[in-house]
Amino acid sequence: MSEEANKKQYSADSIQALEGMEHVRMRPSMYIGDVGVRGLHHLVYEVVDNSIDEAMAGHCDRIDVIINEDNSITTQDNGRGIPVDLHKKEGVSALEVVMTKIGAGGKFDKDSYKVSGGLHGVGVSCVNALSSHLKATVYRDGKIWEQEYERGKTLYPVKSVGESSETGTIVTFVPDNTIFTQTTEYNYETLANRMRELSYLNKGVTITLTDKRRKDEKGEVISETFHSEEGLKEFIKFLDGTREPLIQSVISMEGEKNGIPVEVAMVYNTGYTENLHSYVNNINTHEGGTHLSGFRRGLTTTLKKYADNSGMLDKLKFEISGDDFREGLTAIVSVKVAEPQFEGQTKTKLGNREVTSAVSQAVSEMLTDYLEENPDDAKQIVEKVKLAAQARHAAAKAREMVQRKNPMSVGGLPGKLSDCSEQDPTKCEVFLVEGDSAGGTAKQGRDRNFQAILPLRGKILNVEKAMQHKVFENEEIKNIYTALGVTIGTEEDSKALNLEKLRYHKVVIMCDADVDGSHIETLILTFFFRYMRELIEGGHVYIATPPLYLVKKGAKKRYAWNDKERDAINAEMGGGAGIQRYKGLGEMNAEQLWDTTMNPDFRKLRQVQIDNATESDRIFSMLMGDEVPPRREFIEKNAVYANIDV
Ligand code: 0RA
Repeated sequence: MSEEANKKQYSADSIQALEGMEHVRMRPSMYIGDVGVRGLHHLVYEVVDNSIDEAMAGHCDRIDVIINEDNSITTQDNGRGIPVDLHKKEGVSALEVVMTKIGAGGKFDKDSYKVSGGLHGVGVSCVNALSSHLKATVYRDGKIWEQEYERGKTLYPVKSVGESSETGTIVTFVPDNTIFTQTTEYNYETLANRMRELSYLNKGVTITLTDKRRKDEKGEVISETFHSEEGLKEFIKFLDGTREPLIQSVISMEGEKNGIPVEVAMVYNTGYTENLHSYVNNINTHEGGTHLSGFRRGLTTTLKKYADNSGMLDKLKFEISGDDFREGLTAIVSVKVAEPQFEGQTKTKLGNREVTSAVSQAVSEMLTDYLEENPDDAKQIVEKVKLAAQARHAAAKAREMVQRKNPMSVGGLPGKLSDCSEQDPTKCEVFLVEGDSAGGTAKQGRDRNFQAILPLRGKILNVEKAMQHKVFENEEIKNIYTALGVTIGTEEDSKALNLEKLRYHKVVIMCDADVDGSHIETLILTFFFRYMRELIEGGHVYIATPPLYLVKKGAKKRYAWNDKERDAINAEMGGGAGIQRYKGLGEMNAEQLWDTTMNPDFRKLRQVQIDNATESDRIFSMLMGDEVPPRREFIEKNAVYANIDV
């Protein structure tokens, strides 16, 4: 290239770089998913992921995350520090390139397992682009270096501000409130859940989280330290802690297969649900993929072989299916893949073919050894599988009933459903209402054009404690399936949901605003979480929020959703207003229910989101499982939906 051409190329590149940062600001959702609560937290994960990369490469064992008083975030690590030397092509410090060029982060270090898809891995430059202010401080080469930015634009060239023999990186950023218009307030629990998860997935690394906005009773800032020596083995104990173990030990392995680092840990409990959690490069792969298929295959073949050889299944009249080996199983699979391909609706499904056999082999070896060395446990597991197979046989019939009841066929819809007239599912809503009487009010109050009502009788089944066939035999649950028009069951996964014929794109849970109501709400959510997860993930599940108070003075009438609002309205009315506390939906008439809770122009619907699937699983098993003490403690802490971000 001539010098002229070279120059041209250089300026073209830098224009592109600028455009890259501008593009992030113009289309932030393309990079961080959304600009709501999730995206806001994503910024932190992005920076921390870089520190974790340093840890995985063996250069970092400490990461500190601080939520500052003003909701800015500071992260600090003791890694190598972002390089500061001249970047030849760009003609500026490498730090500036990393911070201002989209996609520059991974180019330095091809050997580490950088995430190049899925949810994270967009680079610190994205965080920079979406921050009104960011300051990077780097300890490297005996010096302390600094550079600051505003909305991704460099304020001054990288400068040395002191000397130090330490190495590491400190980043402080203020999320841009013109981008994150919904909120810029960080949720401590959300960050804590992710830091805890990261510490289990990367054993040996110490991660602290400090919240400078709040103080505890002793007047000290809130801070937690996450550190795991045993990794997944400890993670499994944490996850399954509220379930009753079938065998005492955790079966686990860690190693490399075909050049792919694989970690697996599993336990069996006496329950009936299957809880598989999978990660690729520390990212939770909700939709599973080749690593999970590998796990299933390894588990099924190894256990089947053992069971066949043991003769324990000789009297069984029917084939054992893959599902039967996974009843009461909680497992975590974590792999590191150099160039992961993510597929699926939410880009959380691993596609790399080579991973299946790596995980399958790893699991086979681990289990074969374990079963041979622990014959008593092996016997317990095979017994459990046998029971599961028998129960499944019974469940198959019940499930067929759910499947066959096609809502489109004559008489298919449940009698209790008051359907709407609109045919386009994207415009339709269905309200699941607690009790027949509130159901009646809702039926009168609704807009029958697009709102359907399905009253549910009292407390619905606690699916957390029920065997699968009991769930599919339950009247209320059958009604929910047929009313929604969803069907279940594929070869690979008996619970996989088919949403193609979903009849309503908004499914609204409407319960009383009291303890009973919130219990019923939790029961319904548990059912959705365990049996219709795709419905939640598709953003179809909502919770209605009826008001708590009616504030009345003369002809003036207003509603309040909390005590603060009630007092403010009373004050606005000049004080002395009459206050009625609604104890349940039943106390409202049809018009009031429409005005406050059902009318799309005024109601406040909360969308149910799963922001950390692994933690949600733990919470549901704790809330709805057998062991009462942790549940009580949890409810007393009054944080029922700590991680179900609604
Ligand atoms: C580019 C290259 C290298 C490390 C980093 C970036 C890096 C980024 C962040 C963000 C937060 N903490 C970080 N630590 C490191 C490789 C460094 C080398 O080769 O020496």
